[in-house]
Amino acid sequence: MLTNDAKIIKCIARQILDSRGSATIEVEITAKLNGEEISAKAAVPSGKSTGSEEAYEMRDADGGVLQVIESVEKKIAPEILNQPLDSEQIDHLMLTLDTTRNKKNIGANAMLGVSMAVIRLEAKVRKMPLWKIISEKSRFPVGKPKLYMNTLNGGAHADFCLPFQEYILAVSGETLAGANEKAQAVFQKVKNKLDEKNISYYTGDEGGLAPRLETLDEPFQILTDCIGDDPDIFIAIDAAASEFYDEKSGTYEILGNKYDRANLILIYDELVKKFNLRSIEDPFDEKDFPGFLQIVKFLGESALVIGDDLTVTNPLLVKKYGERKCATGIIIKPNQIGTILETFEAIREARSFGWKIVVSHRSGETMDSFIADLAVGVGAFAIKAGAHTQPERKAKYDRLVEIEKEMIQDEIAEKIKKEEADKARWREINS
Ligand code: 2PG
Ligand code: MG
Repeated sequence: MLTNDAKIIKCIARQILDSRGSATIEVEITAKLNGEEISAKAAVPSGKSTGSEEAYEMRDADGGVLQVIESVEKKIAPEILNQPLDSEQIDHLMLTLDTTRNKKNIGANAMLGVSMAVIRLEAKVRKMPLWKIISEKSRFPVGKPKLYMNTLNGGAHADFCLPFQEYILAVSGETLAGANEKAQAVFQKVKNKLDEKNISYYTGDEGGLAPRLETLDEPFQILTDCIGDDPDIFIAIDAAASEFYDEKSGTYEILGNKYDRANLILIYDELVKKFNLRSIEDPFDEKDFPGFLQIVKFLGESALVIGDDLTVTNPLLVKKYGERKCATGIIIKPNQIGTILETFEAIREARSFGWKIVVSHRSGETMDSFIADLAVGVGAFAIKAGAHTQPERKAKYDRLVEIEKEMIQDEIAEKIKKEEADKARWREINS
């Protein structure tokens, strides 16, 4: 069935609340095919520790989303109605509507809601799973990502009870379902450990445990004790260093101590040597690219250096920092750039430098599990989706397990299709 036969007939946006209780939008697109109407929805997440070069998140002065709803319905909808249901074409079209550097006129959140809903609807109309159409459109082979499960929360997501924003269990396994189970089991161990030690905690923005610990090593030690000697788990962090950087003095403040760039590198290096820390996101402020460059050289193969605020899913910035060897991996967040098409471009650019791809949620999330399909569809190295304790994060892990089943079904279906085609060819040859 050709999607080009389907035409977009409706595009609406409405307000929903994200996991922090802040307003965001959900977009619903409807298409008509052979007289039948089919719809799909998508919801847009929102960050808190954002990079300054992220595309513009349109908001009313009071934090509301009336303006962005209007942008979807009055600026985007009239242009895409009656257009063929083709996600690449729609993304290209939206990009011609706003040629500002950061999508100030239309709003990246307005664009992304439409972009996600259109590709999801296209998959639905073509009766294929979302991850599969993502793989087809991006031209990346599918793959099962490692789970980056945020377990201990600090930084801006948890009132700075811990210096770094995220202490993550990076779990792999033969199956996503198995990795998921393992991640949850170790998370539970960490919780029990804090209880045993009588350390109180609350829940951070992304569902992780947020205790107040006094030393830099303690969170790492707790994770290490709970991981044991499991070879399928390592530790990752998102330092989100822009949040503890003092621009005036050019120093980074951790637990009351100030470090310059060189000393901060030594701190990270010590943690890498002491613990099984293998992945460090945003180790320096987003403008401190010499810091990124130096730590990549210093750590070599011993740990990944992942850009997030530095690169903000922007193909141009990826190119700029890729050429300078400022990272070895990248966080991919579609709402940092605004369309799925550009998200693919950022991934392609990052891969040209050999970078690892980590598809990520935002701290303000919705129940939309799009990123699970994105991570599998582009064959990402990992998916960062918070802790399963919160429904909006659990939705991503549950979807991964569902995708795994769909992949098996799909493989069987493809095999049958191939066998039938082979048989038909034989019949033709022998007739
Ligand atoms: C990050 C993200 C997600 P936020 O810094 O990587 O974990 O946080 O969405 O607040 O930018
Ligand atoms: Mg980050």
